[in-house]
Parts: sequence; C-alpha cells; structure tokens
Amino acid sequence: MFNLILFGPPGSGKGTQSERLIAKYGLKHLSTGDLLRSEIAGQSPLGLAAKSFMDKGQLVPDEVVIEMISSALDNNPMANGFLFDGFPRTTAQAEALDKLLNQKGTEIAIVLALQVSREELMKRLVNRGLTSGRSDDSNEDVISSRIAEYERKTAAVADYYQKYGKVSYVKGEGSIDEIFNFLCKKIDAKKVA
Ligand code: B4P
Repeated sequence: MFNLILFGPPGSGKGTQSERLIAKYGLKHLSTGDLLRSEIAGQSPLGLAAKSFMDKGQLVPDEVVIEMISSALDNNPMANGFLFDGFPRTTAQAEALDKLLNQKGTEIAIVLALQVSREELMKRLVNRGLTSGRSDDSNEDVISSRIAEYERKTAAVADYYQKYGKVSYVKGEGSIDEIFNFLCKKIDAKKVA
C-alpha cells in the first residue's frame, strides 16, 4: 500500500492536484472537505454541525473528522493506497491517522507540502468564490480566518511528520501541469527508494 498526504494551506491546490494524482497512481481519494460538503448537501446532523464551523472559516472538531476518516478506511478494504487531501489538519488528527493506519498494518509513505504565498492564496480563493457557490470562499474575512486557522493549528502537522523525515516541500505556484510534474517526481523517487 502506498499512502500519501497532500498538505498545504487553503487554496494551495490540494483538491486540484489530488484529482490528477489519483488518476495516475490509482489511489483512493479521501478529502475531508469533500466528505463534509457531501454531509452538508445531505443535511445530515453531522453536516449541519460542521457547516457552522466551516462558514466561519474554523476547523471542524477533531473527533468528527477522525470518525469520518476511520469509516472511509473501513469502507475501502481493497484500496491500493490512499491520498489524504485536507487531512490531517491538526497534530491530534495526525496521531489518530497514524494509529488507524498502524491497525491496518500500513503507514504514510510521504507528505507532499505545497508552498504558496498568502497573496496568491487570497487571490485564488476570492476568485473561486465568484463561481464555486462555496460559502467559505465568498467573503474575504472568512478566507483570512481560514488562513489564520492554518497557521495556528495546521502548519504544525508538517513539523510532526518532519520528525519522521516524511515531508517533501513543493512550490505550489506556477502552472498546474508544472506543479503536478514536481509532485510526481517526488512520489516516483519515494516509490523506488
Ligand atoms: P478543503 O475542502 O480542504 O479546501 P481548501 O483547503 O480550501 O482548498 P484546496 O487546497 O483543496 O484548494 P484547491 O485545489 O481547490 O477545506 C474546506 C473547509 O472544510 C476547511 O476550512 C474546514 O472548515 C473544513 N475541513 C476540511 N478538512 C478538515 C479537517 N481535517 N479538520 C477540520 N476541518 C476540516 O484550489 C483553490 C483554487 O485555486 C481553485 O479555484 C483552483 O482552480 C485554483 N488553483 C489551483 N492550483 C492553481 C495554480 N497552480 N495556479 C492558479 N490557480 C490554481
């Protein structure tokens, strides 16, 4: 099994690059953002609770997303490997993920960390807000809160995996093809190592 985390601030291109990476490497895509948005669309109690956090640009409580990921892992016993997109976003989520994978006799092979300037993140998310219909993209204050939440709680996740030498940094600015090629090079190097 080959499991990877695509890591980076909001708007860094995790969703965009994930689509291409799963197609190339045959991985199962697990995006906590997508899972939460589908709970919201289905108006489930979980979705309604999550929406109040997401609309303010805050992270959804750890226990909610950990439970969602745990079920998704159990529901995909035949996967070749997983691409985690937008998860883990706190050190507690990273520790929980390590435990869950360990119980399945596997682990994270690589954390690909996309690096994008704050100005570019703001620009991309404001832009996406014009067409996405996503309530968390439609207001600059909410976008700023998401970036602040990333700096406060999520950036530390890279330090957590750095202790195990698993983090590879990739410049997330440039064309989508160019960034995809950089990501593939890092994955291919890890696969042969
Ligand atoms: P997510 O759905 O994970 O979304 P994101 O971080 O905002 O965006 P992403 O990085 O995937 O950007 P994308 O590729 O789409 O999170 C949403 C919310 O859900 C969070 O704020 C939080 O409340 C909650 N949540 C999710 N996971 C959670 C967790 N684990 N714990 C707690 N809460 C959680 O790209 C953005 C835009 O840039 C797009 O318009 C794209 O077209 C454009 N773009 C991409 N690459 C580009 C490039 N190279 N050049 C120019 N534009 C580019």
